[in-house]
Amino acid sequence: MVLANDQRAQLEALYAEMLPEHLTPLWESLAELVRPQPRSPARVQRWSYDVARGYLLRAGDLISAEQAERRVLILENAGLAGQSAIVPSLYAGLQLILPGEIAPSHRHSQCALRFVLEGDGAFTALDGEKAIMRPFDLVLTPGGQWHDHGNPSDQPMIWLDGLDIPTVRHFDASFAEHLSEKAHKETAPPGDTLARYGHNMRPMRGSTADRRPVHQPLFHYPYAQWRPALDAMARSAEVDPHLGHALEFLNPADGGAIMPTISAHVRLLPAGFETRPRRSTDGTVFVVVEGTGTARVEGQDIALGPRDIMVVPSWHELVLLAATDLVLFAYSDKAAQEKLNLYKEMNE
Ligand code: GTQ
Repeated sequence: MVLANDQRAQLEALYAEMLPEHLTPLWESLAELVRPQPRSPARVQRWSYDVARGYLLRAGDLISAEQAERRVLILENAGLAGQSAIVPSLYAGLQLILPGEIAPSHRHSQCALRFVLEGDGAFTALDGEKAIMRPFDLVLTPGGQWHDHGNPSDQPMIWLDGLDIPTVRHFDASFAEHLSEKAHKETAPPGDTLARYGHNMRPMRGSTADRRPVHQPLFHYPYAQWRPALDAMARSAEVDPHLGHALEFLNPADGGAIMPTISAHVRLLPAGFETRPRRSTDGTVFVVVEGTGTARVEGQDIALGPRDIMVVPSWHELVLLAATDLVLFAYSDKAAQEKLNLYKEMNE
């Protein structure tokens, strides 16, 4: 905007006068507010699992899961300091639950996913039904459903929490409550819902068919199911130039994303494979499940090793190079953006 000197001075005087009335001129900020393309305040970042794990275990010596309610280290994006966000819409944390511990039952508006990184045999109970968690299982706790975590095994368990905390905060729509008991009473045997809804089937009739919410029945996506599915795909299908072999997790109730605000997928990049450059509006959190490689984000190389966590913000160009067979889990706010007609991607 080109302004004459006296015009500028008079405008500045006007701004100063109306400021106490909480009125500000759009023309000074319009270009910043309505941008021609995304320019995320979030940064590209990688967390080494071993480094984060060291701090998490130290926290485990100092505070119990019950005291903390949830013993979690937040992965906070350096560009979003103080916001408990990994991208503007989503949260990520590493949760530790030690043998014998219980993280007490609560429920909240926020949706959560858990992706198991270490340990075997701890559980998340959803409305009183346990999902027994094994390495690289995906477990959901959709908004509004009671959930507690427990670890009857003899090893620590660590998982990545992905929640829509910043999205719910954005809409000023957060409700939460605690259950009076520590753990919800058991309502079904472990694995019950997975058996009913996890095989492209659903119960035909009866009260048990209605125990889970109709719009959100399934909450456990075991590694033992998704990993062989990726392998079979890699054997039979041509590799997608931008994604590698990729499979998205679905909600069987509607064939859509796993939760209203969060989408998740896994992919396999064969050894030596390099993806074509791609950008998308859904800033994405990646977890390395197996293998090693490099993520080239806007030309900057990031080394990837097992259990490392990386975030690629909105509209950053991503190229993935697989040194060995590389298996990744990822989640993003694509589900929310699609509902709002905002999602875009560009594949070169
Ligand atoms: O396990 O319910 O990382 O409520 C943040 C908030 C985990 C949980 C988090 C939560 C939880």
